[in-house]
Amino acid sequence: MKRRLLFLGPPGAGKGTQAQRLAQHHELLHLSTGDLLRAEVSSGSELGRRAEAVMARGELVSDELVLAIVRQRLEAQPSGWLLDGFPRNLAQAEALDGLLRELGQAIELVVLMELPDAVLLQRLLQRGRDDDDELVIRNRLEVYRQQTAPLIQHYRDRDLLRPIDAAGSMDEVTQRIEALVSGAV
Ligand code: B4P
Repeated sequence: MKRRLLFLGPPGAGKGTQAQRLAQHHELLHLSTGDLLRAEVSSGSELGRRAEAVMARGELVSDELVLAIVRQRLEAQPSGWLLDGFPRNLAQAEALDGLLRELGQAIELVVLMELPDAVLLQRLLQRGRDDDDELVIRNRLEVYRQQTAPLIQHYRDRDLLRPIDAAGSMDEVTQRIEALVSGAV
């Protein structure tokens, strides 16, 4: 069973949904940079105030800020972890590689969740979070294509990438991921 995992995929692919299930089932630390940033925004902290406007536009929050959040949690040396929504660009991926080297840890598997844009848009519009407005979603998809999608090659080169079809029911997607993580496929 792989215990150091990363979930990659466009907004609305279900990274958060599946990460929560898997982390609970296997007692992994679920590290969602989106959730952590939203918690900062709700708390009204200085960090949250800086992140709020950026998130409302669907842009990426600064690497420095996101890295500080991740470093703090990984330094606590959890026995297993699942990174959800981080890294989101090459600079973050390289910073993560450096941080993990420093901590003597390594990513064991990168799950790439694939889904067509039309389905992503439909799922997010249905959810209706503050940043799930159609124009903002289209911008988030563009940001994904330009800044996050290059990570696919980064992890393919390291032979860590495993794509899955993120369409179907939540249970079907969970089964596909469980099979990968347990090494059954
Ligand atoms: P995130 O919180 O990461 O959100 P997301 O990518 O939009 O959604 P996710 O893929 O997790 O989808 P979910 O499971 O919720 O990012 C939000 C913002 O935070 C970013 O735009 C950015 O500004 C900022 N941010 C976060 N990380 C950052 C970083 N590292 N650097 C800089 N900025 C960062 O699923 C979506 C919906 O689909 C849900 O309603 C769910 O119920 C539904 N769904 C899931 N699976 C389904 C299924 N199988 N069938 C039907 N519906 C399903």
